[in-house]
Formats: sequence, C-alpha cells, structure tokens
Amino acid sequence: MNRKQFTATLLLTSWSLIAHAQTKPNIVLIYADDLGFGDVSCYGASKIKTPNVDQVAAKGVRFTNAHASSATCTPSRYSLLTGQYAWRKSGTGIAPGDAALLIPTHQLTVPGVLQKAGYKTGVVGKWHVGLGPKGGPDWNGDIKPGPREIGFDYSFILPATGDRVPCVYVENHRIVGLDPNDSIRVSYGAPVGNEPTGKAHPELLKMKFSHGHDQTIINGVSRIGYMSGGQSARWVDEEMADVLTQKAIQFIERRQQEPFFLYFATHDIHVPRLPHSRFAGKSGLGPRGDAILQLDWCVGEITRALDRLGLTEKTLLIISSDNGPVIDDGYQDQAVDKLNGHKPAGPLRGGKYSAFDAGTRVPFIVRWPKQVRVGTSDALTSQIDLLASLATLTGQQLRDADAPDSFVALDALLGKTPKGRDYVIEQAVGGTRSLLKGNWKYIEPSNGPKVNTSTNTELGNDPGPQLYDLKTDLGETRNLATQYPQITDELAALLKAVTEKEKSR
Ligand code: NG6
Ligand code: CA
Repeated sequence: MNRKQFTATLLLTSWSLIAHAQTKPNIVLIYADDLGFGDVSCYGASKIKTPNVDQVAAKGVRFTNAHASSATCTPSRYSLLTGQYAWRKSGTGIAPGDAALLIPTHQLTVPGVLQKAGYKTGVVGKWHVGLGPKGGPDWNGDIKPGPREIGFDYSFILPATGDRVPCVYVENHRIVGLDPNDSIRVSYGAPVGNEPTGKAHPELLKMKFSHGHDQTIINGVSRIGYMSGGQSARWVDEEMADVLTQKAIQFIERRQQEPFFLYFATHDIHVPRLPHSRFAGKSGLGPRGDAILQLDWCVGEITRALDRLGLTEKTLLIISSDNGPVIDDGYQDQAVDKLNGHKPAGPLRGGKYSAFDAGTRVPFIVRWPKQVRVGTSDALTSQIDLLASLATLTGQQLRDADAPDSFVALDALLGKTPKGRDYVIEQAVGGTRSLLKGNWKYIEPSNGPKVNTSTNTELGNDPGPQLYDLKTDLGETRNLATQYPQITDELAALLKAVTEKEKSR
C-alpha cells in the first residue's frame, strides 16, 4: 500500500467509524418510577438538589412537554415497549404481581427491534408488565415467557413493584437465590402460608401502611398480596438501589464492545420508600426526598461508569419517568408532613393517576454528546415514539402492523427541531383519556371519581368535556369547553378517529 492508498484507507475507516458511532450508539434508558415534573432541580425543584440528573440535562436536551402514555406504570411501560396505546389492549391496567406477560411474544418491542439491529439488550429493575403464561408464572421453575421472550438478551427484574409480592429478584428465567427446599407461593386471592400480615400485626411493621398494603409482611413492611416461602431469595428494600445499579453497570461492562441497549427501570421513587442509610434523612423531605437523592445517585453511577469505560460519546442516554408524582401512595412515610414547600408536580395540576397533566407530563432528558442540540425543547413528545424513532436511528424498517402508534420523532428527540408530534394522547387511571394538540388540551367526559381520596389526587374526571389552554393556563384551572365548542368537538373527533382505527401511525 502506498502512502496515498494508506491515507485513503485511513480516511475511509475513520469515516465509517464515525458513521457507525452515529447510527449505532449504545442506548441507555433510565426509567424512574413516579418521578414528577417538579421533582428534580433542573426542572425547577428548589428544596432538593439532583446534581447528577442536572448534569445530564446540561449536556443534553431537556424537554418541557414530554409525556408518558399513562398516569400509571403498567400501561406506560406497555406503550413504551410496544409503541401501541395500552388502551387498545384490555388487561393493561395496574397489574397484580402474578399477572401473565401482557406483551404477546410475536409483537415488536423496543428491545426486539434493537436486537434485530445487532444490539445486545438488557433490562434491569422494575418490570410490571406481567410474566409467564395465562394463569401466571411458575415461580419455582422457569419463569417465562418474560423479558427474554420479547427481545431482552438479559434480565434482572422485580416482577412487579416494590410494594407487591413476590419480593424477590428474577434473573433471566429464575428467582435469584431460591432454595429448592423452601418453595415460594404467591397469591392475590386467598392468603397462603401463615406469615403475619400488616393488617393482623401492625406492631411488627417498621413502616406502617396508610391505605391498602396490609397483607404479607416482608422485611418489616406489609405488601399488596400474600406470599410464603422463598426466605433466602427475599430482597432487602434498603439495598435495592445498590443491587440494581450494580447489575446495570455489570451489563454495560460486559457489553461494551458491541452496541447495547439497557433499560434501567429504577424502583425509586415508588413506595415503599426505604432508601439506603447513606440517603435516609439526607434530603430533609422524608423518605420520598431521600429516594430522589438515591435515584440521582443511581444516575451518577451510570454516567460515571460510561465515562470510565470511554462510552459517553457513543451513548444515547435518556432519563424519564413512567408517570407523575404521588405523595402518600399507601405508606405512612412522612411524605406529606415533610414536603416543606417542595412541589413534586411543579406548576402542573393533578399527579399520578390523574387526567390532569401532572399525571403524564414528566421529566424527559436526552443526552448524546455532539449529536443533540443542547438546551431546552418545548416540542410535544411522547415515550410511545421511542420504538419507531430508535428503529429509524438504527436503520430498521417497521412492518405495517408493528408499533401501531409510534411515530418517528428522531429530530425532535435530538433537539434538532422544535416541532414535535401533532398530538399526544394520555391515559389516566380508570381509562379517561386526554388529547393535547398545540396549546389545547381536551379531556374526554368521564363519570369516574373526581378525587382519589386515599392519595388525595385530583383525577381530572368530569361528566362533561374539558378544554384547557395550556399556553395561558398550564395549571388547567379554567375549563373553556363551552367557550370554544368547535375546538372541543374537533379534538373529541380526533380522539374518536384514533380510537376507531387500529393504528395511528
Ligand atoms: C395502587 C397502589 C399504589 C401503587 C400503584 C401502582 C394501593 C392502595 N395502591 O393500586 O401503592 O402500587 O397501585 O403504582 O394498593 S405504579 O406506579 O406501579 O403504577
Ligand atoms: Ca409508576
């Protein structure tokens, strides 16, 4: 090879390396649980500091109008993973801990499409979209189908939530640390075994329940559901963030040579809020604030690991939340008393469960050094678009039936255009839907309760249609439906049209 040829080869190689780095970045999605629009300092929280999240935002795009698909966990995660509105599929409401896998194994998913693009894919953390066949999984045997059957090469998960049994980790197909001589039983119906419940033995609790959460006591905390056995496999809530973060970093370390996708679904800041003693008492806002500090630490551990491995520039990092904030979600953890002026929802109305915007408008940050336009974006965006967008980013074509409600929003996600989706549909608990378009928000009529009296959340239900101008009234205080009947009807018709078709893409 002469010098000219050598230079040409060198140029070509470095060009293709750059091109490769551009099209096949690693993708890390840190998906917090119940983190509100106002819960982190880069979104305006002043009573709590989240330096690690803020640092990601400072080098990325921070979205002010980004939405989870639903105001609760299961439907949000279902939609994020499949690119299909959860309300198109029955049984996707908040799932019990023994629900069967909600995602059919033939359906295209975010990890599935990335697998096709040559990625190694992993999920670490909260799952909550069901496991096993109809009737639920065999907890003592191979737990499948699950993450591995819908596109993840590796999984280390909490089957449902921190407050639901079984309180064990599942790695790939098996419960971690399960002693075959101490088989585990799980029930969401009649009690199983004879372990104490919170209801019968509140004196045994280290954190008392405020509503629900009065069944089997695990690690001093009573849960939703009954379980017995599996003693050696039970998690310790205070160690959970450490365990999950370590597994997430191990996944990154092992897969660093190939493009990887990591879905790191933290337990924080969901109940029960029992952060490690390193964080307990540190925020001054009680365990809810301490859990935010712990979440921020997790984010820092991931970004430091990416730095250490030289992967930061090759990694598209997303931080978001599955639904908005709730203060008392079933345990007496001082969250209400110690709020100290902190506003978990920021300027928004409602919260987790709600049709008002705090239910689904969540922090959403995208960092990809040298590829994103750093700054703030007001583009209307939805987590449901991740599937089509990441497919496009990695050169994958979708078939007609795939990801029926997922649009390619790559330029918006990278902060390159302020133009986002034309409209966004959100779903509250109980099914009430809203539609956002431009500055308007329409909430469909519903006879559901106005307030969840246990959590003290305004649910946004009303028997008549609601219309808000979010540009002048972000807090949704003035219903303009009677003043603007034509706009109300237009948005209602659009929602109806999207509902009647099988897909919106
Ligand atoms: C509710 C639970 C709440 C929480 C929620 C699911 C009661 C009284 N409340 O039913 O504590 O677990 O479900 O939260 O049981 S989510 O973030 O996973 O959607
Ligand atoms: Ca949640």
